[in-house]
Amino acid sequence: MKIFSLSKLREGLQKTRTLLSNQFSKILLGNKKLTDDEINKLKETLLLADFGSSFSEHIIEEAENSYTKNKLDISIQELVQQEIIKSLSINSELNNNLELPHVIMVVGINGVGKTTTVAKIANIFLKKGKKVLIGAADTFRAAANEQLTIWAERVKVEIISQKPGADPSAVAFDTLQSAIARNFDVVIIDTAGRLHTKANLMNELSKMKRALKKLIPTAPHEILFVLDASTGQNGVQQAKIFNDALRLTGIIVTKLDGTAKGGIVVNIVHQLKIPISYIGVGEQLEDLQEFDAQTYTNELFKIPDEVN
Ligand SMILES: Nc1nc2c(ncn2[C@@H]2O[C@H](COP(=O)(O)OP(=O)(O)O)[C@@H](O)[C@H]2O)c(=O)[nH]1
Ligand SMILES: [Mg+2]
Repeated sequence: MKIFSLSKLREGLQKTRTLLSNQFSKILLGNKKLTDDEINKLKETLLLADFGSSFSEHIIEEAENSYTKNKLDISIQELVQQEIIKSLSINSELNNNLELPHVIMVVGINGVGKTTTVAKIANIFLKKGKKVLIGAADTFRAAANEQLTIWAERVKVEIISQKPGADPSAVAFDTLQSAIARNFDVVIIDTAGRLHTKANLMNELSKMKRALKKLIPTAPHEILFVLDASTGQNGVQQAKIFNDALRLTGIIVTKLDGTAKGGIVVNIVHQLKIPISYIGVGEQLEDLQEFDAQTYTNELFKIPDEVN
């Protein structure tokens, strides 16, 4: 059972949906071969909403194929929806082992929403009745500990932290050790988003991964990359760097509520072939949602009861 609120999702995707429905209503009438004008308009729309050039090219190809083959039974919007679902339907490589605790590392650059997301994921697991421990392994900024501690109190989840400047891998190790000793179900580790250089950050995160493996060889079971929806192609590049260094198992797209570029969700999966685990549609606790491809796709387009 996935945890999400349909109304929050609908609200969060409002800007993207408005963009798409305005654009789609201008073109794409009827099931016929597209004119060059319509193809350009379609491409422009998909790029505006940040679906990315690779997915957009793919759509144009599919559209041309369908219409030259006289498969006139669906509209362009339906075709786009179909292809979005197809693109998003990839399986996570994470081995869903039954080993406990289940260990999750949350990574990404500064300001994307890692720390708040850690608390929100903890909340989702708590709602499912799990015993959750979080680790404050962003030891580079003094404020990071405080911020996570405040969230932990709000969510009512236990937290392991050390002094600012402590070795982040040691914090992660301590958190997992404590979780094992006290039979926790889930461990979620917050990490730093910035060091002196990118290479330093990747080394530090790789070291943390190895530290966790000393206690549980299959850990971390998930490495989730947090992406701010408004960062576009730049964010996709960041994800590639993190993936090369760490092998990401999933992506969390935050701040979808603030942008009309909700297509980034499809863009990143299309390019990286890494599944979306959660999406953020606001700053409240319940605004982090477990990702459901079908529901997301439905909500991207104008829903029938919204028409006039
Ligand atoms: N509007 C909106 N804001 C978000 C979302 N997720 C996180 N934020 C905000 O982004 C800011 C940075 O978050 P933080 O967790 O400190 O980022 P970190 O530097 O990656 O740890 C905070 O003000 C969060 O409330 C979201 O889905 N929507
Ligand atoms: Mg943080």
